[in-house]
Amino acid sequence: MTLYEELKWRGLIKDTAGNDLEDKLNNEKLTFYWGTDPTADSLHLGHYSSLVTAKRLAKAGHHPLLLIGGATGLIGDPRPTAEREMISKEEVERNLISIKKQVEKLFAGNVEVVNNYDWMKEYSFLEFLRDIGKYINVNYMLDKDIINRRLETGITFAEFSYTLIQGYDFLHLYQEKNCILQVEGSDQWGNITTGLELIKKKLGCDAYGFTMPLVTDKYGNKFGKSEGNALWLDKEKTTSYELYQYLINVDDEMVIDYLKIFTFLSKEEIEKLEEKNKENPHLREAHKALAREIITDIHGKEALEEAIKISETLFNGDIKKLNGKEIEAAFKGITPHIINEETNIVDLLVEANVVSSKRQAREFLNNNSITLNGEKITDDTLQITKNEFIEQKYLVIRRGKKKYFLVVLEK
Ligand code: 383
Repeated sequence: MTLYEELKWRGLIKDTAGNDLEDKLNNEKLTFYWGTDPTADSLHLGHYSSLVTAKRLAKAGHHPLLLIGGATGLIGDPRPTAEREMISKEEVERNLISIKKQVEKLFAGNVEVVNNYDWMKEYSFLEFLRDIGKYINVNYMLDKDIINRRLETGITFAEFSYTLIQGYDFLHLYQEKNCILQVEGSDQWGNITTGLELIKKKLGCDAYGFTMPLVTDKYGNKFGKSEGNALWLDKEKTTSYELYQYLINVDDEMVIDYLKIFTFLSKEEIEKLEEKNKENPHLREAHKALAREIITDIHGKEALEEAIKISETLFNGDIKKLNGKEIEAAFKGITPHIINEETNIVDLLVEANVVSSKRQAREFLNNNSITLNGEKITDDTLQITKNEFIEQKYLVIRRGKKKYFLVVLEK
């Protein structure tokens, strides 16, 4: 399979520009770029598909440039719905530094990071209008999908001009770094074509671009959001365990598509997993492979092992195997019930909202439905002492098979 055939097979090509793109990708070593604006201090799972594609091209021998938009981040790429909030210069600068670190780590240093602020900061408004503005027709800009969709609700001149900056980036990198290809998600098609137009008009040359389809779940919602929140690549913001839970639970009918998009597993390996997914779906081999590949790539092997350990422990109920840090990771985002002194089991169950009344507490205890740190408790007169707590701090209560609650002892 050629590289291009592989990209097609993985479902990574939506729109393309340049007739002989296929030939170029298969037979030459190209410098290509993709960009991201520093709107937050971490990239998220939505960015990760472009990162993996860039890595894939790099593995095939092409040279990746990653542009972090220190300039474009100050303006904001128009969204189809409404104007963006402007971000302060300090915040853009801060975000840029952490994203740069993150990307360099993900590419193990094999990536060249560039910042468009470096070539935009001294460009005067007059010069920019003469050099760039003069080559792009407003009618052409109004035809661009996203700009067009904003005409009803309104768009400021700043956001309207955004595409000229990204277009100029491509021209600049074409001239300075011999970068002839831009690879982005499909929402960036309009910006890629502005660059191609500038390169054509100013230099009389053809350059290349392709976009990847937006990754969605089976209902067409963006992939990589959990209850509306982004899943971040920074493990301080999204733990490996959270990522693991998300990936292990993706739609059964989508998991093979995701393996193609997000992993470096070969066609043979993925086809084998597809078979297994059909024959023994309950074993969740395909899901496990997806979680394993992504988490190892983003956080490393140890983080994956920790995530698996937490998941299995919560599943088996063998809580004593977890240490404090792992318990915190498992319960991240869930407010623990804080207590300051030793208490009686029935009162604790009520206070921590495990049950709604003392009567119910006794009922659950009599039915063998309550465990404390993995141990079944039936005695409704039990006094909970600090020794009951893991590291004298954490008490995990399980009600029934699946409901978990965390109690934290603060002294
Ligand atoms: C800025 C200047 C350039 C080239 C690109 C840019 C950023 C671009 C953008 N990208 C998105 C972002 O920053 O807004 N205008 O969040 C996302 N990308 C990638 C991919 C994606 C896009 O970073 O489709 C998803 O991740 O292209 O939405 O010269």
